[in-house]
Amino acid sequence: MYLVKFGGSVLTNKETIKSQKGKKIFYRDRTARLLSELGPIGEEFILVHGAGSFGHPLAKKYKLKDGYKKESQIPIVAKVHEDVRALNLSIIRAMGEIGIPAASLPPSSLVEFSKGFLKELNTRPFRHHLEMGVVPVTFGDVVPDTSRKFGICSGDDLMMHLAKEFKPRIAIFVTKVDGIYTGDPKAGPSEFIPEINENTIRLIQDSKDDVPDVTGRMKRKAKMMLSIAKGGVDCVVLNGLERNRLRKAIEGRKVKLTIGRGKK
Ligand code: IP8
Repeated sequence: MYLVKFGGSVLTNKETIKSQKGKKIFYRDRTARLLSELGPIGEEFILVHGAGSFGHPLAKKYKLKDGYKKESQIPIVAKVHEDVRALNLSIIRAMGEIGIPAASLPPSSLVEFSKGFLKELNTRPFRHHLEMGVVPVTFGDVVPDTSRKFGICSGDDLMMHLAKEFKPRIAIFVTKVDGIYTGDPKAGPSEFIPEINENTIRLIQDSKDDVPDVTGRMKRKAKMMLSIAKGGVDCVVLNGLERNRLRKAIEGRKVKLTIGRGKK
């Protein structure tokens, strides 16, 4: 089996330009094309997706990641939950349209956080659906936190825990860039890192841009890759805007990407 995450910036207008501010746009055609690269391979998989513009701007504005501070956050918790569910439903529908049976597994009812960290993930519904031949689809969400009332569970947190539990042959992060760079390639000179390990991770510098991301950037992603790789699972970051890169990576063909090699 394999595990794949579609980043929110691939699926939505997360990196909002001024004229789109406040709008939540789901890129239907791009998502359908990415889904079609998963479909025909005939191997079990779990799909995770990010929240993009459906989750990050409000979560950031109301500081949901730090947990409960004031009562005015509560309706926002419900609103973010509603919005990420709406995005999830669009993805489930797009899967149905191309003949991939899929079921939504919302973290708000499967995950428990404590002090801002994932403590428990109920994986039984994932196993059940896989056994039935239905693809489990989960996503970045607002979740209960035993000490802070609520917290933000990112798709990356879910990838890490699902990789540990299911030991897929590969974990794939689909993003808008070719892989991990030493810095933001849009902001200045930076180098592509084909393989993440203890040495190359030190070269990464996160840039401060105005993307409303509450769950971290490339350095965090690289740390997660290393942690997944330490658990014995190959882990890659690749560019979902390039047609067929995802399909070829799943098929084990050579494409441009960054890999963290699973420790065997
Ligand atoms: O987009 C974030 O998940 P991510 C979830 O996978 C929310 O980082 C609600 C902002």
